[in-house]
Amino acid sequence: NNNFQQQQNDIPRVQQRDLGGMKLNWDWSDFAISFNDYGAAEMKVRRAPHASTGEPWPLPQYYVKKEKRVYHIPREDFNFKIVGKTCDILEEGAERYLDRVLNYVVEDMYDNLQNAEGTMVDDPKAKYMSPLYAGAPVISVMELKVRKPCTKYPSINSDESYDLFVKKNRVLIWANEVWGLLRGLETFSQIVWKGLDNRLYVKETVISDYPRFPHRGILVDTSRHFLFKEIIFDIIDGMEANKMNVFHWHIVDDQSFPYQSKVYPDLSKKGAFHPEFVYTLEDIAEIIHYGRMRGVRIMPEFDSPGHTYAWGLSRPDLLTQCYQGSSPVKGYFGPIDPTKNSTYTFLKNLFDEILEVFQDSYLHLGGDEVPLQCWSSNPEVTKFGLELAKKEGRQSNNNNYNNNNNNFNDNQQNFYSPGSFDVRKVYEYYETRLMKDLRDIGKRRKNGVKFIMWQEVMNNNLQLPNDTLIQIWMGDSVDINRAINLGYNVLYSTCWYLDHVEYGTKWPKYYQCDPADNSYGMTVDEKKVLGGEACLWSEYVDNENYMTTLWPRASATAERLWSHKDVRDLDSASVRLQEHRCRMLKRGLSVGQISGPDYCLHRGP
Ligand code: CP6
Repeated sequence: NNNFQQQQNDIPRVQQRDLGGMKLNWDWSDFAISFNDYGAAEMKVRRAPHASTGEPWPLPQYYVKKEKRVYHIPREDFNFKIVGKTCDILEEGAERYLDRVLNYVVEDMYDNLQNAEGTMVDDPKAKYMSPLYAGAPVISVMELKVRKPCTKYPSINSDESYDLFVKKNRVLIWANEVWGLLRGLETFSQIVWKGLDNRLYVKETVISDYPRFPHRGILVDTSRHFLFKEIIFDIIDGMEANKMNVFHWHIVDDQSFPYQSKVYPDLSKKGAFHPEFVYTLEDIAEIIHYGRMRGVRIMPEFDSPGHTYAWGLSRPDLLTQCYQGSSPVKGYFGPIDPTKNSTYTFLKNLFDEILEVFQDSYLHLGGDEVPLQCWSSNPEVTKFGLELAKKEGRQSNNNNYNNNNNNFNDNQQNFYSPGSFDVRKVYEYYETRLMKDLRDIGKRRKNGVKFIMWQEVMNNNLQLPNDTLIQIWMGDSVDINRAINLGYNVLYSTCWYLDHVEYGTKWPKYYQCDPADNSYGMTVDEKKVLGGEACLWSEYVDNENYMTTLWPRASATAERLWSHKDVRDLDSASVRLQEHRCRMLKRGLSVGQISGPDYCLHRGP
């Protein structure tokens, strides 16, 4: 042993491993990563495979690791032991993560044991002539304890906190709810690594963790391109790996209607791209189950009154005929027709089914980009708007609703038609009536129904119930604060529109954006920000590139929304993110580039 030790000490560390004749003859200084003036990562010479081993992403709130104290996890013996409350989510979770810990952890490509306490010995059974850390205490059981009985579905109120101990006499994850325990299992699977000797190791660690924001979402658009169920499962797997918890399913839009309704089957029969490009109610149930098992809410968006062109393919009566002057323009249909009772009957029947099919207590009603000028052009809508104005006793061209903050709609659209009514009151009428109907339908559910809408409803000064959640997608803290001052809670997305095409990789830009950053001398009341979403609209992505476009950029959003506000340093993030990418690849998920030439050892186990 002494002889071996002596030999080891004589050889410079970077050359000491025998990889079947191949030497890893690089040095860490070759791989320094710096950031240029634009915040883009630049490599110095080459990139390291990854400079960290067993670092979690997103970074936990409280995290202490003893670099020198290393434990060995024997594959044959290791298991999780569930103590106390259990359920399908916990049991399947333990099984899933046992597989990941044993077969899918990242490889050590440097030499993480070089600083460990103990004695290095030569191990003839090892694949390489690499040192085995002989003194490593063995961990064979990890205790999993959930204090409260499992709830069936995750929600905005889920408690995702957990405590994790890897210490000699305490190897455990404890959580109040099963949702926190799943997050703890994910962290554990990230801090374990495979040593050069092919064995599993973990450093002494104490973690006490919880999310900064309760709503950490991905917007997935299945209308512009149809996504196969397998891709949706991959997306959810990626979310689980990044502790994200809301799958915002923008399921239908102008371009196609892939939701196969039981009450209105013609919507997808005429509106889907192809008869097979539909999500049946069984598919949806499967996706909801898949998400639930991973602590991911499946929250649907049925966008209206705009973005509904595909509905008109089977139900032309639903849409507004747009006019040019006094003549209807053939084939030019606008938003849903707000004037007809049959519109609301249709919506009630459709949403009656939707509120049965989807379990989440939030429903996204869209409300974005409504072409109000089409409504203004249509004589029926004009008449309706005038009657509405008269009923309200208000001549509504008095600029009550004109506000200068609104730089989006006011410039582009003509609200004040000659008959002098404010078309935004029609918009408000539509949304208010829809929400009232849906709230009635929602009464039969245990938790009722709450609504999320895009920012335009605020920009157009619609008066909506205070518990409406406003999703900001253009603008910054000015708009966030405007929503908060109006009494709403908000979700933030502006800086996380991932469909924007770009050169190189710009994850630092996504990473450094923060919904509670103060600007213009204002502070943002962080408690009113429930979280945010990375939005991947699918005009330019489909099954082939969805995952690589989404990740690793959504990982930046994930850490921003989970970790402490002060976790912002790009240098430390870049090494962890690079390792995280390798980890996701190892699990068989596709992840795009982080910054230039680099490599991971494996794709798959
Ligand atoms: N589809 C829908 C979209 C967008 C929105 N709603 C969108 C608008 C601008 C950009 C990206 C996406 N494609 N239904 C806006 C919320 Cl840059």
